Amino acid sequence: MTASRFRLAALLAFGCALATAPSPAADFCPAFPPATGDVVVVSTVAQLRTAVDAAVPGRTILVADGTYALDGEYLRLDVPNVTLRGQSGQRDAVVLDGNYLTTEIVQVAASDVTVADLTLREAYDHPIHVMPAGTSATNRTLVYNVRIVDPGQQAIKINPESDTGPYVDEGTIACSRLELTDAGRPHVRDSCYTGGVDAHAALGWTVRDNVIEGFWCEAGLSEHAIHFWRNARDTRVERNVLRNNARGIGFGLAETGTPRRTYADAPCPAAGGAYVDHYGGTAVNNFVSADDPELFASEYGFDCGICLWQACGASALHNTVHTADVASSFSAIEWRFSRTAATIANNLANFSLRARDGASATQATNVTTATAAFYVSPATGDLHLQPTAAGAIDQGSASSVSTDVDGDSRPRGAAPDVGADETGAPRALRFHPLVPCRVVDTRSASLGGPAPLAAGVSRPFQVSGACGVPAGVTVVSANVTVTQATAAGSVVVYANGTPVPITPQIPFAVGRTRANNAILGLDGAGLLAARAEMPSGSVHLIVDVSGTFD
Ligand SMILES: [Ca+2]
Ligand SMILES: [Ca+2]
Repeated sequence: MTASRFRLAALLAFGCALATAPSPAADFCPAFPPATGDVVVVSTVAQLRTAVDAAVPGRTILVADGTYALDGEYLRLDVPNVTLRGQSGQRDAVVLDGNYLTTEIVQVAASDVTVADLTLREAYDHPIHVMPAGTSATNRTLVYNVRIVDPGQQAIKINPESDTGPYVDEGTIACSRLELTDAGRPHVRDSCYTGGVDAHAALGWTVRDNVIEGFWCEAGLSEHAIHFWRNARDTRVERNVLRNNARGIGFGLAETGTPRRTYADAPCPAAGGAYVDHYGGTAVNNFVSADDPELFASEYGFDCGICLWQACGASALHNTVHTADVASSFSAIEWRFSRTAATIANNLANFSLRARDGASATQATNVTTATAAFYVSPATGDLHLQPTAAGAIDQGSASSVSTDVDGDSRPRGAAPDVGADETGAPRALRFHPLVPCRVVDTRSASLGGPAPLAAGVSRPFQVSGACGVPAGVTVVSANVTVTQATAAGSVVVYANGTPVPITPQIPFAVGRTRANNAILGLDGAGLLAARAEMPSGSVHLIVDVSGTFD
């Protein structure tokens, strides 16, 4: 990297002129807890560089408030379990400025690295680049409450070492803001080689609660605000506000190619071994909109809100896509190429849902007749529903999505609302007691076993249909027991398909049996999921239901 560290670019400092988009619900973006343990505080570029180079596992580097002119310096985090954070927690108060002289501001090349509470601006190339470390995979990167302004290339790049790995998996990008402004746009090179998040061959990432805006060029087509492809898999894109980007969410892109990654469990048998560019993946409860006349006047306009190209098993559920200029906008949701088999349900838009080139999709209760009057403030990207939006409210069908963009429970009223927002007061739940009945016992072949929960693996269990729990129930009361643990840890139980909660539900020690009463969520198909939070080993799980709510 030494040669490229000092690559020169036009040295132009711009202010940033920003439109404001609404921040996502605060509940999903709590402040990080204060740093404890091995903490180093830095307040100059030299101290920052030295601290990064001297980092050891477990250390937190806190960057004091201020603007740091990196001017060619870059930060390579290549030691596992290191955190780089702004000291105050105010991301706008800690600015690492590449001045288009630094190629990549932060390189992440080790597992369990966190970057938080900072602003990164004016990288010549990628402000954050997550990559393997030689022959080792880089896993569980966390980018949290980071603002990235005016990158020269994609704001966050995620890619493997080579077509045979190692890979970069299970990361999270949350509560962050990525933006390309009018001032930064002229610095983008190579026919609009930019975008928000660009991930190749990555497995199991979550991108949630971010605001991403402005990724387009006068000429050339920007990559998506959020793009996972090159055989990426099981991406979850949730509750993001994407505004004035040429393309919003992309799963896949290439129709054919040399695989960058294959999976031993053959996740798309229908493809018969032919090329698939994205496997699985869910885009849920996102707001995607465009209203910038300059974007509409650009070469490609608003090309695509959610784009599923050679994406086998992708789902787009409960998203809202809105344009202020239908004539300059191509597809609200698009599925393309013959190995794309998608589920597209309960979305709300005011322009085309479009199949292309032999793609197939299962569609249910999508509404494409929205108008600007449906929304609270389409001019700022706030696509919450007005109480008068009768064409959206209660127009959806039952699905596995049990919460909305605000974390509000679904459904409310007579049926789910289409789009990302559910309106109305929560339903009052009525309790129906049951004779206590064992519905899960991982020791038993007939009750979800016989295999204990393995450390760190989420496992679904069917609840409805057994023990008198009717289909459609999404909340049950239960007694949850853990036993025969081979190491200390905790078990979390939650609605299948929703993010794993952070709060441990039932902690346990080796060999001990522990039990707790709990109210448990189920998905629309009546499944719960359980996960053992422990470094290694296993534990058995028993669930006895005692009632249901509706
Ligand atoms: Ca409703
Ligand atoms: Ca709501």
